[in-house]
Amino acid sequence: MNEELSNLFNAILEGDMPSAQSAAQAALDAGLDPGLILSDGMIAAMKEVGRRFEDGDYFVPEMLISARAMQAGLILLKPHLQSGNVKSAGKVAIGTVKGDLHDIGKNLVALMLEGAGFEVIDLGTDAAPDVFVKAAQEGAQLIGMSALLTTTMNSMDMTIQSLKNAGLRDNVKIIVGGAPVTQEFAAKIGADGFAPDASRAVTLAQSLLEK
Ligand code: B1M
Repeated sequence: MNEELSNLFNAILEGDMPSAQSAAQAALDAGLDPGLILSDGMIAAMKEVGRRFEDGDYFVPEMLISARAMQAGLILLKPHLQSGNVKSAGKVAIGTVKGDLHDIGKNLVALMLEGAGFEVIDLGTDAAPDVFVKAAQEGAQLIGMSALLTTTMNSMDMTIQSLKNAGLRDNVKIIVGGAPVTQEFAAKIGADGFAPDASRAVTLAQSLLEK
């Protein structure tokens, strides 16, 4: 890994927000591809944070300060990840499902969708099924749900049931994602698609709304 990326990776791992910002800026100034900065400098660091948490070397406070450092770096990257100058591709409501507070992945998907020209309504974290139902009632064409915990994946199922109960299931396309979510799970709960990362979420949203 080159020096700029390695500095960014370490700053996020240490939860050092100012250093994460300056390292992200240095990586941009060095002309590195923003997608590479994101994947190899930032997402890779968060994976390592997760590994350390699993091993008992990191605890919740460390995860939290690393997440804050990543988000601070991401603000600098944001304009470079969005292409701008694109026509509206559709209205998307995206949230992290009930019981789940992880929002970095969801924010990244939202950011990339915005960059691809979608109008994005951010439903935040811990979003209950009725919050998604309300968004569908208000005209969202695509519902995006994110879950990072195996225990909250079931909230995706509950949300789809709520959309069905409200008679709205056929009005919207539904995509799901997040570390524990799989294509098989998406099919099982009746979602229209699964994406393993933010850029593939954009491609999926585009293909679903084109149909
Ligand atoms: Co939490 N946490 N956490 N955590 N945390 C995980 C998820 C965990 C895997 C860590 C571990 O054990 N290795 C583990 C879950 C285990 C499990 O369920 N099997 C875990 C746990 C246990 C917990 C708590 C229960 C800890 C506790 O309190 N004892 C607790 C739960 C709180 C709650 O939600 N109710 C908790 C809390 C937290 C913090 C608040 C401290 C913090 C979150 C801060 C924040 O988000 N603002 C946190 C963090 C940072 C993590 C890890 C380390 C990093 C997550 C992350 O941001 N990754 C995580 C370990 C890991 O994931 N390896 C972990 C980077 C992000 C870019 O990736 O979110 O996967 P990701 O998003 C990707 C794709 O998944 C995809 O695209 C994104 C970009 O490529 N994607 C979508 C995501 N959503 C999508 C939606 C789509 C499409 C694609 O369509 C709509």
